[in-house]
Amino acid sequence: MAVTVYYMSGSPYAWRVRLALEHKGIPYDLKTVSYDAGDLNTPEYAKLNPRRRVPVIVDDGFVLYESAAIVEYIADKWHGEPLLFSSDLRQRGVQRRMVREVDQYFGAGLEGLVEAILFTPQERWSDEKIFGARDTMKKELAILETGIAGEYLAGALSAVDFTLYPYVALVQRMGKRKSGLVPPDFMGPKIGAWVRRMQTLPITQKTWPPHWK
Ligand SMILES: N[C@@H](CCC(=O)N[C@@H](CS)C(=O)NCC(=O)O)C(=O)O
Repeated sequence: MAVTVYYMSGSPYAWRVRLALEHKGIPYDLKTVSYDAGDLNTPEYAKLNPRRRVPVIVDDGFVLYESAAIVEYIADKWHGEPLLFSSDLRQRGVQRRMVREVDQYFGAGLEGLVEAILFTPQERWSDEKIFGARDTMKKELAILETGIAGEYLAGALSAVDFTLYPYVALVQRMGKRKSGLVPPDFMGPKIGAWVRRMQTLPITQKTWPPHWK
């Protein structure tokens, strides 16, 4: 039985899960939920995720939420190639650390930006909040710039790339609404090249948020 993914178009967390499944070639059914239609507020949805958020997966009756945990579950259950985390113990440790860093530090900036732009009417936008959140993310990208050695963030294409890319894509999208949000020095040359590489991957194109097209 195929895995079911509860998903919302544009959610970077749900996008990460889709990238992981696509990378591994695991078939899945997509259940698109609508925030505006109140799908997250139903008692049925609360049984899947009491936090009422996406993504959630259901795998043969087993329900799991929290995108980072879902990606680890996918990596553990379908443990053959292509991998989501390296088979090398130390490299895997670094990748797990990086997923956590991206979620914790870059993610804090992103959450602030989403609140300041998407959940605030434009007439109440605060440059202090918007650019403060942007600078948090810029600092994180500068750290990643110093560590990137190859084509991807941590060795071969991995869960680390699938964690950060949807976040960056969302920032770039918000940059279309707020001028000056993504200045040329927002990311260094290596991260810039990585973003372009990620954007052109067939799995990225296949999972591109429908309402962004
Ligand atoms: N830490 C969670 C975050 C999930 C999350 O915040 N999802 C957002 C969509 S991007 C959501 O469902 N928001 C609905 C709400 O806050 O009501 C994860 O990684 O899965």
